[in-house]
Amino acid sequence: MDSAELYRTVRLIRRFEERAIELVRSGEIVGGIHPYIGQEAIAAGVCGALRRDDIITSTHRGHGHVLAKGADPVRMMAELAGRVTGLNKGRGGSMHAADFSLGIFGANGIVGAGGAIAAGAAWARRAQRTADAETGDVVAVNFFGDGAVSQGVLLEAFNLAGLWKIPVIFVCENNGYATTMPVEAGVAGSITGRAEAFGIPATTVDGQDPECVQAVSEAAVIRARSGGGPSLIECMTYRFDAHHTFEHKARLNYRSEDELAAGRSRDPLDIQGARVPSDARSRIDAEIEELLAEAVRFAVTSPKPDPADALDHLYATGLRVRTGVNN
Ligand SMILES: Cc1ncc(C[n+]2csc(CCOP(=O)(O)OP(=O)(O)O)c2C)c(N)n1
Repeated sequence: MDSAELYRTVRLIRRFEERAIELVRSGEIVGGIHPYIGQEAIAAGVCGALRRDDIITSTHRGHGHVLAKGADPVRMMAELAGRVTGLNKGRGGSMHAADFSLGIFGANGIVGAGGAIAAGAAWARRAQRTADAETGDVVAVNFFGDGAVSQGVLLEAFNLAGLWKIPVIFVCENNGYATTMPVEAGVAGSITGRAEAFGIPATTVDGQDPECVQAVSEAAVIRARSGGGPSLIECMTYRFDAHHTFEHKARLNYRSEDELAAGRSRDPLDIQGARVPSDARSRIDAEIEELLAEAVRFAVTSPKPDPADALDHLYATGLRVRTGVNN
């Protein structure tokens, strides 16, 4: 992606989330969201290095990844609002939005779970190579936070990815906290050291700069596509907003005002914006405002699911529980 496209992605994610927070406050999005504000350079830079058919798995803080991989912001907003017109008919919501047609194998509410899914998906695509040369060099990216790095499932994924040279890229977004727990209090050793223990090369990068993230990601993608195996990228970043919007009401006071100001001083929007001429920037900003106005309008005017359909799409066979059985 060029500088303007990267700026567009960062700006789209930022404004999407600001509009989504408004919908949480007005009650249109029920239950709240985990804002990605401040971390947009990572989704933009990593996805900027990917092809449409490459795969991503995401986290509970997943809007940025899903949008950067190309999901329709209008249907995504409807998904957050739980409407039938949403990406997943309103059944996934903020933490389980997915679009398989774009290789988006889902945001995920289970911390660390995306690693095994990404490794398995990349392994499966490679196994299909003989059958379909077109998709044989697909790579998968797994985004996760510093809170996931001691989850057993992620370490198991590292092991098999290293052993079988699976074309998967592990992207750790180290924003310094797992909810309110500082990384120093929860992580023994280092994050890069975990990958290195499994023979996976690891790099630490400035996660506030979309172009830095994209450059490192491109190298990891080339390596994975050409059979070189997995890599880990640790992106140093800062979450500007709350862990979850509930924190807007319940002030938890785990970060000082000084720390917040220092963290927010390196804003990916400013860093990337400074690389784009101001007239182009204004044009992009205006386009995004228009798109998001449509997204909000579409979300709030779309119908909510009918409770009578609650069991639809649960079983591949279309199996429905019959009235009178097991109740
Ligand atoms: C397996 C599992 N354990 C605990 C939780 C509860 N939980 C939700 S988010 C979170 C913190 C995750 O921190 P991190 O991975 O650093 O991501 P961040 O929230 O900073 O983006 C926890 C513990 C969960 N969702 N899944």
